[in-house]
Amino acid sequence: MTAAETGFDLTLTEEQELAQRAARDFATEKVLPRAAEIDDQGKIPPELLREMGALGFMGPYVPERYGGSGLDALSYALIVEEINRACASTGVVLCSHVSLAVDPILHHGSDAQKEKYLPKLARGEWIGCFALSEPASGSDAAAMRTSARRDGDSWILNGTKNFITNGALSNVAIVFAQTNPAQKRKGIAAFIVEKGTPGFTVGKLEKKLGIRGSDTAQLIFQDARVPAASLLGETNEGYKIALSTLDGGRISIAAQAVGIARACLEDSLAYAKQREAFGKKVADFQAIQWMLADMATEIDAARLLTWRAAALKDAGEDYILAAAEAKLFASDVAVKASRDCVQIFGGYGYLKDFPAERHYRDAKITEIYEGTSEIMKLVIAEEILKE
Ligand code: COS
Repeated sequence: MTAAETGFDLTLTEEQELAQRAARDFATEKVLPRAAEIDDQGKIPPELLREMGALGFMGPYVPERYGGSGLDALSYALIVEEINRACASTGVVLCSHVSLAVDPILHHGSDAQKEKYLPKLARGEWIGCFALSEPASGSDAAAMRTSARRDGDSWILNGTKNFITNGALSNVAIVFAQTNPAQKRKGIAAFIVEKGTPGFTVGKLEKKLGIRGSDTAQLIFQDARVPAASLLGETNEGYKIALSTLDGGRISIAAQAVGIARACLEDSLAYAKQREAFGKKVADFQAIQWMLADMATEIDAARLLTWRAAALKDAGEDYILAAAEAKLFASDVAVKASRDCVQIFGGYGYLKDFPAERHYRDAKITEIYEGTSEIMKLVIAEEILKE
């Protein structure tokens, strides 16, 4: 049966294939050879991010008139998979920048905000971050304590944001704050806050299990005064902006998980085909073959869920359920694949000289950030129960 007969077509367009190929070539030639060093030194060479900007990866679905590549969400997922296959630290800088900073400005920004920020962000000249979580609120985002008080033609921000990916690297942050605690969720507003705003400083940098090349910072606001024009959307829309932004972010984390899982499979295949035990290649043992077969099957399934969520986003349809399912499943696949990858490498899997232990450390975060697996199940259950 042809794709036309079934109405089910998984063929990528020429444009999507081109984006995938460009990202794969860049990731293989420029990122992969430096992935161990990035992890070890806890730093991504700035020229890598500049090159990603020049290649159009930092604003993949931003319209060309705002300096973006004018691609679709599926192309972005393809790019994310390729970069993360090489290096999850570099991958998360990309995901947070595009999904959590560029995206809310693109979808909720005024014309003036789009003109001001999108070209710099889309070209990678500026990096962005998303400041929602706080020391005492993560999954329960509405419990935030950061406050915003109107003062003449400004807003005054006070509070601390935690776990902010790209927090130190960013030139601009999307900051969520409570403007009216009595209104709870409906009192939350979003602001575009530039680095250099007096009263806005970067606090502690976290030491992490994985994705060590990306920075995870605390952001501190002490009477930070931002102009009224920094408000993103309406004063009562911040919570919905945060949740809808995270829906898109979850597609990118699903794609990141697919990329990490693919790294596990490809590295395991290469190792199993050359390592010998008991007089034959490790790949000849059924115990190893079953692990590889599970990995390959689950990666394909995770990728299909991810592509479906991205395709729904591109079609302008509701993708809350699809994004949560993709993230839940793909992150689980990545964690399992990384565990089996270490197992296939055996003792060498435990050493820093080989990539398996890095994949193992990097994979875990995909089950936590941008909504834990438990929150994904909550979202999925709510979506299927309401039908
Ligand atoms: N997009 C837009 N609006 C949404 C939405 C979404 N995905 N999900 C819910 N909303 C709206 C609802 O429609 C509702 O609006 P009204 O009050 O006008 O009816 C409002 O938001 C509250 O909805 P709901 O009561 O369902 O949400 P909760 O506050 O109970 O929160 C969870 C639900 C827990 C799922 C949500 O807070 C969440 O996703 N938390 C995880 C946050 C997270 O990912 N943190 C990590 C930070 S980034 S690393």
